[in-house]
Amino acid sequence: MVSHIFVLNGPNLNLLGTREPEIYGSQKLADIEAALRAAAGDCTVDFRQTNSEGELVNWVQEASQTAQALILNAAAYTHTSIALHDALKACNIPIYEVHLSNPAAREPFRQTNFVAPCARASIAGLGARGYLVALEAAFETVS
Ligand code: CA2
Repeated sequence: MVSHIFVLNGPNLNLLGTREPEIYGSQKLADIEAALRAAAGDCTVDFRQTNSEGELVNWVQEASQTAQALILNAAAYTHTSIALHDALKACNIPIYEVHLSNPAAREPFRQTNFVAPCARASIAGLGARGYLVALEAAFETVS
């Protein structure tokens, strides 16, 4: 049973809702957090954002020790971070990768993905709803 979940957000996602709404939507990260908490019911949600690669790696390791599922929008580190890939490989809980936009339909530099090979599922292009879809999937998972 999933009773504690980590939701980790990577660099620049603290700026959500301030620029590029045509790509990322108009909701702020705090709005996404509130919607997730409302949908999570009795499941506790540890929701965090960082601009630091090392901090994200540390949090993945922490999630693996303390949570039953990880929802991760690694933002640009998705496309660059072997350190994050290695941390996710060592992570013992199911990982649900989320992107607001659909990187597969964007620039060539977004076509490299170091997260997807470690994820149980990847949800992209659904905007903020992607986080809720990931939560629903985490709840349905018998792991
Ligand atoms: O679509 C996503 O969720 C991304 O993870 C967002 C990242 C991008 O690098 C990935 O390729 C796809 C960018 C997050 C930055 O978000 C901003 C939002 C508003 C203003 C500035 C940045």
